[in-house]
Amino acid sequence: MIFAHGPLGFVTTLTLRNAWIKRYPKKRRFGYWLLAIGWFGAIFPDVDLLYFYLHNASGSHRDFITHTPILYLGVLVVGCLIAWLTKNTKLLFATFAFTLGTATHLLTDTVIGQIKIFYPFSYEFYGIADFHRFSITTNLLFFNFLLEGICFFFFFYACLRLFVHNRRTYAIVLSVLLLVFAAGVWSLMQLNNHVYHGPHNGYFDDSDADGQDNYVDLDMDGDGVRNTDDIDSDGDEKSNAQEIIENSQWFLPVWYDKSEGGFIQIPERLGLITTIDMPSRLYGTVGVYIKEELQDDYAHNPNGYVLPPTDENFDRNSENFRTWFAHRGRLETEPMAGRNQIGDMLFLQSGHIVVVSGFTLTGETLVLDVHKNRDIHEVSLESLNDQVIARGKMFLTQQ
Ligand SMILES: [Ca+2]
Ligand SMILES: [Ca+2]
Ligand SMILES: [Ca+2]
Ligand SMILES: [Ca+2]
Repeated sequence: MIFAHGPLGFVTTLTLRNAWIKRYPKKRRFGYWLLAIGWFGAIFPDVDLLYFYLHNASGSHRDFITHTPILYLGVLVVGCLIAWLTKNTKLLFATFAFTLGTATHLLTDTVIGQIKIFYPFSYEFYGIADFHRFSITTNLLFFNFLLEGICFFFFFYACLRLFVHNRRTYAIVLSVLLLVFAAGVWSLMQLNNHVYHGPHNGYFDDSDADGQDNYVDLDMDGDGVRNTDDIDSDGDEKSNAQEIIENSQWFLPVWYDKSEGGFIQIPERLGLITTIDMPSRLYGTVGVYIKEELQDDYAHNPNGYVLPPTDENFDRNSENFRTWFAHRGRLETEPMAGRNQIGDMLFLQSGHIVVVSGFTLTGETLVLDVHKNRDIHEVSLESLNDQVIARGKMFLTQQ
Protein backbone atom coordinates (compact mmCIF):
# COMPACT_ATOMS: atom_id res chain seq x y z
CA MET A 1 0.00 0.00 0.00
CA ILE A 2 1.21 3.49 -0.79
CA PHE A 3 -1.32 6.17 0.10
CA ALA A 4 -3.86 4.81 2.57
CA HIS A 5 -1.66 3.73 5.48
CA GLY A 6 -2.63 6.73 7.62
CA PRO A 7 -6.40 6.44 7.00
CA LEU A 8 -6.31 2.69 7.71
CA GLY A 9 -4.45 3.31 10.97
CA PHE A 10 -7.11 5.87 11.87
CA VAL A 11 -10.00 3.51 11.10
CA THR A 12 -8.58 0.54 12.99
CA THR A 13 -7.78 2.72 16.01
CA LEU A 14 -11.48 3.65 16.24
CA THR A 15 -11.95 0.40 18.18
CA LEU A 16 -9.43 1.59 20.78
CA ARG A 17 -11.01 5.04 20.91
CA ASN A 18 -14.42 3.51 21.57
CA ALA A 19 -12.97 1.30 24.29
CA TRP A 20 -11.31 4.34 25.85
CA ILE A 21 -14.49 6.44 25.84
CA LYS A 22 -16.49 3.58 27.30
CA ARG A 23 -14.05 3.34 30.15
CA TYR A 24 -13.41 7.06 30.65
CA PRO A 25 -16.52 8.87 29.32
CA LYS A 26 -15.26 12.15 30.74
CA LYS A 27 -11.96 12.06 28.90
CA ARG A 28 -13.30 11.96 25.35
CA ARG A 29 -10.64 14.28 24.01
CA PHE A 30 -7.88 11.72 24.49
CA GLY A 31 -9.89 9.46 22.19
CA TYR A 32 -9.04 11.79 19.32
CA TRP A 33 -5.38 11.70 20.30
CA LEU A 34 -5.54 7.91 20.02
CA LEU A 35 -6.79 8.24 16.43
CA ALA A 36 -3.92 10.60 15.63
CA ILE A 37 -1.42 8.19 17.20
CA GLY A 38 -2.93 5.32 15.19
CA TRP A 39 -2.48 7.40 12.03
CA PHE A 40 1.11 8.20 12.98
CA GLY A 41 1.89 4.55 13.77
CA ALA A 42 0.48 3.51 10.41
CA ILE A 43 2.82 5.76 8.45
CA PHE A 44 5.80 5.35 10.78
CA PRO A 45 7.43 2.27 9.12
CA ASP A 46 7.97 4.34 5.96
CA VAL A 47 10.39 6.56 7.90
CA ASP A 48 13.05 4.39 6.22
CA LEU A 49 12.09 6.03 2.90
CA LEU A 50 13.82 9.17 4.17
CA TYR A 51 17.05 7.22 4.49
CA PHE A 52 16.44 5.66 1.08
CA TYR A 53 15.80 8.90 -0.81
CA LEU A 54 18.03 11.28 1.12
CA HIS A 55 20.99 9.11 1.93
CA ASN A 56 21.38 5.74 0.28
CA ALA A 57 19.14 4.27 -2.40
CA SER A 58 21.23 1.18 -3.06
CA GLY A 59 18.98 -1.31 -1.24
CA SER A 60 15.27 -1.83 -0.72
CA HIS A 61 13.73 0.32 1.98
CA ARG A 62 11.82 -2.75 3.12
CA ASP A 63 15.13 -4.30 4.11
CA PHE A 64 15.27 -2.09 7.19
CA ILE A 65 14.21 -3.15 10.66
CA THR A 66 11.50 -0.46 10.49
CA HIS A 67 9.61 -2.83 8.16
CA THR A 68 9.78 -5.84 10.50
CA PRO A 69 7.22 -6.82 13.18
CA ILE A 70 9.91 -7.52 15.80
CA LEU A 71 10.61 -3.81 16.29
CA TYR A 72 7.00 -3.01 17.07
CA LEU A 73 6.58 -6.07 19.28
CA GLY A 74 9.47 -4.59 21.23
CA VAL A 75 7.74 -1.20 21.38
CA LEU A 76 4.54 -2.93 22.54
CA VAL A 77 6.28 -4.88 25.31
CA VAL A 78 8.33 -1.90 26.54
CA GLY A 79 5.37 0.50 26.33
CA CYS A 80 3.05 -1.87 28.23
CA LEU A 81 5.72 -2.51 30.84
CA ILE A 82 6.30 1.19 31.51
CA ALA A 83 2.53 1.84 31.53
CA TRP A 84 2.03 -0.99 34.01
CA LEU A 85 4.86 0.16 36.29
CA THR A 86 3.67 3.79 36.25
CA LYS A 87 -0.03 2.80 36.22
CA ASN A 88 -0.49 5.10 33.25
CA THR A 89 -3.52 3.97 31.22
CA LYS A 90 -3.07 6.75 28.68
CA LEU A 91 0.38 5.43 27.84
CA LEU A 92 -1.05 1.92 27.64
CA PHE A 93 -3.72 2.96 25.13
CA ALA A 94 -1.24 5.12 23.20
CA THR A 95 1.11 2.13 22.92
CA PHE A 96 -1.75 -0.03 21.66
CA ALA A 97 -2.77 2.65 19.13
CA PHE A 98 0.77 3.10 17.81
CA THR A 99 1.51 -0.61 17.45
CA LEU A 100 -1.91 -1.30 15.97
CA GLY A 101 -1.13 1.36 13.34
CA THR A 102 2.26 -0.16 12.55
CA ALA A 103 0.67 -3.63 12.33
CA THR A 104 -1.80 -2.42 9.68
CA HIS A 105 1.09 -0.89 7.74
CA LEU A 106 3.13 -4.09 7.68
CA LEU A 107 0.10 -6.23 6.89
CA THR A 108 -1.00 -4.11 3.93
CA ASP A 109 2.59 -3.88 2.66
CA THR A 110 2.33 -7.58 1.89
CA VAL A 111 -0.23 -6.84 -0.83
CA ILE A 112 2.04 -5.47 -3.53
CA GLY A 113 5.27 -6.00 -1.71
CA GLN A 114 6.73 -8.46 0.68
CA ILE A 115 8.20 -7.97 4.12
CA LYS A 116 10.48 -9.92 6.43
CA ILE A 117 7.77 -11.14 8.81
CA PHE A 118 9.99 -13.44 10.86
CA TYR A 119 13.11 -11.25 11.02
CA PRO A 120 15.60 -11.83 12.73
CA PHE A 121 14.77 -15.56 12.78
CA SER A 122 14.42 -15.66 9.03
CA TYR A 123 15.53 -13.16 6.40
CA GLU A 124 12.87 -14.31 3.96
CA PHE A 125 10.29 -11.93 2.57
CA TYR A 126 6.65 -12.92 2.59
CA GLY A 127 3.63 -11.46 0.82
CA ILE A 128 0.58 -12.25 -1.25
CA ALA A 129 2.83 -12.64 -4.31
CA ASP A 130 4.04 -15.88 -2.68
CA PHE A 131 0.84 -17.56 -3.81
CA HIS A 132 2.38 -17.55 -7.32
CA ARG A 133 -1.01 -17.61 -8.99
CA PHE A 134 -0.78 -15.69 -12.20
CA SER A 135 -4.24 -14.15 -11.82
CA ILE A 136 -3.19 -12.82 -8.43
CA THR A 137 0.38 -11.74 -9.11
CA THR A 138 -0.47 -9.89 -12.32
CA ASN A 139 -3.34 -7.97 -10.72
CA LEU A 140 -1.67 -7.03 -7.46
CA LEU A 141 -1.74 -3.34 -8.34
CA PHE A 142 -5.48 -3.50 -8.92
CA PHE A 143 -6.08 -5.26 -5.60
CA ASN A 144 -3.75 -2.85 -3.87
CA PHE A 145 -5.46 0.28 -5.10
CA LEU A 146 -8.90 -1.19 -4.55
CA LEU A 147 -7.81 -1.76 -0.97
CA GLU A 148 -6.49 1.81 -0.77
CA GLY A 149 -9.85 3.08 -2.06
CA ILE A 150 -11.76 1.03 0.51
CA CYS A 151 -9.51 2.36 3.29
CA PHE A 152 -10.09 5.96 2.18
CA PHE A 153 -13.83 5.32 1.92
CA PHE A 154 -14.06 4.03 5.47
CA PHE A 155 -11.83 6.82 6.71
CA PHE A 156 -14.12 9.52 5.30
CA TYR A 157 -17.16 7.55 6.41
CA ALA A 158 -15.76 7.38 9.96
CA CYS A 159 -15.07 11.14 9.92
CA LEU A 160 -18.63 11.68 8.75
CA ARG A 161 -19.98 9.64 11.66
CA LEU A 162 -17.71 11.43 14.10
CA PHE A 163 -18.11 15.02 13.04
CA VAL A 164 -21.32 15.50 11.03
CA HIS A 165 -24.49 15.43 13.12
CA ASN A 166 -26.91 17.22 10.82
CA ARG A 167 -28.94 14.46 9.07
CA ARG A 168 -29.35 16.34 5.81
CA THR A 169 -25.62 17.19 5.52
CA TYR A 170 -24.83 13.61 6.50
CA ALA A 171 -26.99 12.23 3.68
CA ILE A 172 -25.52 14.61 1.09
CA VAL A 173 -21.90 13.96 2.06
CA LEU A 174 -22.48 10.20 2.16
CA SER A 175 -24.01 10.28 -1.35
CA VAL A 176 -21.04 12.25 -2.66
CA LEU A 177 -18.68 9.82 -0.97
CA LEU A 178 -20.39 6.82 -2.56
CA LEU A 179 -20.31 8.49 -5.98
CA VAL A 180 -16.61 9.33 -5.66
CA PHE A 181 -15.89 5.77 -4.57
CA ALA A 182 -17.79 4.33 -7.55
CA ALA A 183 -16.01 6.72 -9.94
CA GLY A 184 -12.68 5.77 -8.36
CA VAL A 185 -13.30 2.04 -8.87
CA TRP A 186 -14.32 2.67 -12.49
CA SER A 187 -11.16 4.73 -13.13
CA LEU A 188 -9.05 2.07 -11.49
CA MET A 189 -10.52 -0.55 -13.80
CA GLN A 190 -9.63 1.64 -16.79
CA LEU A 191 -6.13 2.30 -15.47
CA ASN A 192 -5.67 -1.38 -14.82
CA ASN A 193 -5.88 -2.00 -18.57
CA HIS A 194 -2.89 0.28 -19.11
CA VAL A 195 -0.44 -0.61 -16.39
CA TYR A 196 2.22 -3.26 -16.54
CA HIS A 197 0.84 -6.72 -15.77
CA GLY A 198 3.70 -8.86 -16.88
CA PRO A 199 5.30 -11.66 -14.95
CA HIS A 200 7.93 -10.92 -12.37
CA ASN A 201 10.41 -13.34 -11.01
CA GLY A 202 9.54 -13.16 -7.36
CA TYR A 203 11.88 -10.27 -6.62
CA PHE A 204 12.02 -11.10 -2.92
CA ASP A 205 11.83 -14.88 -3.29
CA ASP A 206 14.82 -17.15 -3.05
CA SER A 207 14.32 -19.58 -5.93
CA ASP A 208 17.45 -21.63 -5.31
CA ALA A 209 17.15 -21.48 -1.50
CA ASP A 210 20.74 -20.32 -1.05
CA GLY A 211 19.83 -17.58 1.42
CA GLN A 212 20.11 -14.82 -1.20
CA ASP A 213 16.89 -13.28 -2.45
CA ASN A 214 16.48 -13.34 -6.22
CA TYR A 215 17.02 -9.63 -6.64
CA VAL A 216 20.51 -9.82 -5.15
CA ASP A 217 21.38 -13.30 -6.37
CA LEU A 218 23.71 -13.06 -9.34
CA ASP A 219 23.02 -16.76 -9.96
CA MET A 220 19.30 -16.88 -9.36
CA ASP A 221 18.66 -20.53 -10.22
CA GLY A 222 21.84 -21.76 -8.50
CA ASP A 223 23.13 -23.75 -11.46
CA GLY A 224 26.61 -22.23 -11.16
CA VAL A 225 26.16 -19.99 -14.22
CA ARG A 226 25.86 -16.26 -13.63
CA ASN A 227 22.46 -14.79 -14.61
CA THR A 228 23.89 -12.74 -17.47
CA ASP A 229 25.79 -15.77 -18.86
CA ASP A 230 22.97 -18.24 -18.34
CA ILE A 231 20.80 -19.40 -21.26
CA ASP A 232 17.92 -19.77 -18.81
CA SER A 233 18.64 -17.40 -15.91
CA ASP A 234 15.56 -18.13 -13.82
CA GLY A 235 15.74 -21.88 -14.43
CA ASP A 236 12.10 -22.23 -15.54
CA GLU A 237 13.20 -24.24 -18.59
CA LYS A 238 12.35 -21.42 -20.98
CA SER A 239 15.34 -19.69 -22.51
CA ASN A 240 15.92 -16.00 -21.83
CA ALA A 241 15.52 -15.28 -25.54
CA GLN A 242 12.15 -17.04 -25.71
CA GLU A 243 10.97 -15.23 -22.59
CA ILE A 244 12.08 -11.81 -23.87
CA ILE A 245 10.06 -12.41 -27.05
CA GLU A 246 6.99 -13.38 -25.01
CA ASN A 247 7.31 -10.91 -22.16
CA SER A 248 7.89 -7.85 -24.32
CA GLN A 249 4.23 -8.20 -25.36
CA TRP A 250 3.16 -7.32 -21.81
CA PHE A 251 4.42 -3.77 -22.36
CA LEU A 252 2.31 -2.96 -25.38
CA PRO A 253 -0.89 -1.64 -23.75
CA VAL A 254 1.04 0.17 -20.99
CA TRP A 255 0.90 3.96 -20.67
CA TYR A 256 4.06 6.03 -20.63
CA ASP A 257 5.02 7.66 -17.32
CA LYS A 258 5.13 11.29 -18.41
CA SER A 259 6.65 12.28 -15.07
CA GLU A 260 9.75 10.28 -16.13
CA GLY A 261 10.01 8.49 -12.81
CA GLY A 262 9.01 11.62 -10.88
CA PHE A 263 6.78 11.99 -7.82
CA ILE A 264 9.11 9.63 -5.93
CA GLN A 265 8.41 7.09 -8.68
CA ILE A 266 4.78 6.63 -7.66
CA PRO A 267 3.45 6.56 -11.27
CA GLU A 268 6.11 4.00 -12.04
CA ARG A 269 5.19 1.95 -8.99
CA LEU A 270 1.60 2.18 -10.25
CA GLY A 271 2.78 0.28 -13.30
CA LEU A 272 3.40 3.01 -15.86
CA ILE A 273 6.69 2.87 -17.70
CA THR A 274 9.52 5.07 -18.95
CA THR A 275 12.14 4.47 -21.62
CA ILE A 276 14.94 4.02 -19.13
CA ASP A 277 13.01 1.62 -16.86
CA MET A 278 11.77 -0.66 -19.64
CA PRO A 279 15.01 -2.66 -20.08
CA SER A 280 15.38 -3.30 -16.34
CA ARG A 281 11.79 -4.42 -16.07
CA LEU A 282 12.03 -6.61 -19.17
CA TYR A 283 15.30 -8.28 -18.13
CA GLY A 284 13.82 -8.72 -14.64
CA THR A 285 11.14 -10.98 -16.13
CA VAL A 286 13.80 -13.50 -17.17
CA GLY A 287 15.76 -13.29 -13.94
CA VAL A 288 18.45 -10.70 -14.69
CA TYR A 289 18.43 -7.78 -12.27
CA ILE A 290 20.27 -4.83 -13.75
CA LYS A 291 20.49 -2.74 -10.61
CA GLU A 292 22.32 -5.46 -8.74
CA GLU A 293 24.52 -6.27 -11.74
CA LEU A 294 25.52 -2.61 -11.95
CA GLN A 295 26.12 -2.42 -8.21
CA ASP A 296 28.30 -5.50 -8.31
CA ASP A 297 30.34 -4.08 -11.18
CA TYR A 298 30.60 -0.65 -9.55
CA ALA A 299 32.02 -2.27 -6.41
CA HIS A 300 34.88 -3.71 -8.48
CA ASN A 301 35.38 -0.85 -10.90
CA PRO A 302 33.58 2.48 -10.50
CA ASN A 303 35.35 4.09 -13.48
CA GLY A 304 32.97 5.46 -16.07
CA TYR A 305 29.85 5.47 -13.90
CA VAL A 306 28.33 8.94 -13.88
CA LEU A 307 26.03 8.23 -10.93
CA PRO A 308 26.97 6.17 -7.82
CA PRO A 309 24.75 3.35 -6.43
CA THR A 310 23.61 5.64 -3.63
CA ASP A 311 21.81 7.77 -6.24
CA GLU A 312 18.21 6.70 -6.88
CA ASN A 313 18.87 7.04 -10.64
CA PHE A 314 21.97 4.85 -10.59
CA ASP A 315 20.17 2.11 -12.53
CA ARG A 316 18.13 4.61 -14.56
CA ASN A 317 20.96 6.18 -16.48
CA SER A 318 21.94 5.41 -20.04
CA GLU A 319 25.63 6.23 -19.47
CA ASN A 320 25.75 3.86 -16.50
CA PHE A 321 24.23 1.10 -18.65
CA ARG A 322 26.88 1.67 -21.28
CA THR A 323 29.64 1.62 -18.69
CA TRP A 324 28.40 -1.70 -17.37
CA PHE A 325 28.32 -3.24 -20.85
CA ALA A 326 31.81 -1.84 -21.56
CA HIS A 327 33.28 -3.21 -18.32
CA ARG A 328 31.93 -6.65 -19.12
CA GLY A 329 33.29 -6.53 -22.66
CA ARG A 330 29.77 -6.50 -24.09
CA LEU A 331 29.55 -3.06 -25.65
CA GLU A 332 29.83 -3.04 -29.40
CA THR A 333 30.48 0.46 -30.68
CA GLU A 334 30.47 -0.57 -34.30
CA PRO A 335 27.06 -2.19 -34.15
CA MET A 336 26.59 -2.51 -37.90
CA ALA A 337 29.42 -5.06 -37.91
CA GLY A 338 27.62 -7.65 -35.80
CA ARG A 339 24.22 -9.23 -35.71
CA ASN A 340 21.39 -8.16 -33.45
CA GLN A 341 20.26 -10.78 -30.96
CA ILE A 342 17.20 -11.01 -28.76
CA GLY A 343 17.71 -8.97 -25.59
CA ASP A 344 20.35 -6.62 -27.01
CA MET A 345 20.08 -3.08 -25.70
CA LEU A 346 20.49 -0.67 -28.59
CA PHE A 347 21.73 2.87 -27.96
CA LEU A 348 20.44 5.17 -30.70
CA GLN A 349 21.87 8.41 -32.05
CA SER A 350 18.96 10.40 -30.59
CA GLY A 351 19.79 9.16 -27.08
CA HIS A 352 16.82 6.78 -27.14
CA ILE A 353 17.21 3.18 -25.97
CA VAL A 354 15.36 0.16 -27.35
CA VAL A 355 15.63 -3.57 -26.71
CA VAL A 356 15.65 -6.23 -29.43
CA SER A 357 12.49 -8.26 -28.91
CA GLY A 358 12.16 -10.31 -32.09
CA PHE A 359 12.64 -10.66 -35.81
CA THR A 360 10.28 -10.59 -38.75
CA LEU A 361 10.06 -13.51 -41.15
CA THR A 362 12.26 -11.54 -43.53
CA GLY A 363 14.91 -11.11 -40.84
CA GLU A 364 14.23 -7.52 -39.88
CA THR A 365 15.00 -6.62 -36.28
CA LEU A 366 12.00 -5.88 -34.07
CA VAL A 367 12.53 -3.68 -31.05
CA LEU A 368 10.44 -2.76 -28.02
CA ASP A 369 10.10 0.99 -28.37
CA VAL A 370 9.06 2.85 -25.22
CA HIS A 371 9.08 6.53 -26.09
CA LYS A 372 7.44 9.49 -24.42
CA ASN A 373 6.06 10.84 -27.70
CA ARG A 374 4.44 7.71 -29.10
CA ASP A 375 2.48 4.66 -28.04
CA ILE A 376 4.55 1.82 -26.73
CA HIS A 377 5.12 -0.44 -29.72
CA GLU A 378 7.08 -3.33 -31.04
CA VAL A 379 8.37 -1.97 -34.34
CA SER A 380 11.03 -2.73 -36.89
CA LEU A 381 14.28 -1.02 -36.05
CA GLU A 382 14.42 0.52 -39.51
CA SER A 383 11.11 2.31 -39.09
CA LEU A 384 12.53 4.35 -36.21
CA ASN A 385 14.84 6.24 -38.61
CA ASP A 386 17.43 6.48 -35.88
CA GLN A 387 20.98 5.23 -36.14
CA VAL A 388 22.29 2.60 -33.74
CA ILE A 389 25.53 3.93 -32.25
CA ALA A 390 26.20 1.19 -29.71
CA ARG A 391 24.91 -2.26 -28.86
CA GLY A 392 24.92 -3.81 -25.41
CA LYS A 393 24.88 -7.61 -25.46
CA MET A 394 22.78 -8.45 -22.44
CA PHE A 395 22.89 -12.20 -22.97
CA LEU A 396 26.03 -13.99 -24.03
CA THR A 397 24.35 -17.19 -24.95
CA GLN A 398 21.48 -17.55 -27.32
CA GLN A 399 19.39 -20.57 -28.09
CA1 LIG B 1 18.90 -17.32 -4.17
CA1 LIG C 1 22.26 -19.48 -13.20
CA1 LIG D 1 20.04 -21.65 -15.63
CA1 LIG E 1 13.73 -18.79 -18.18
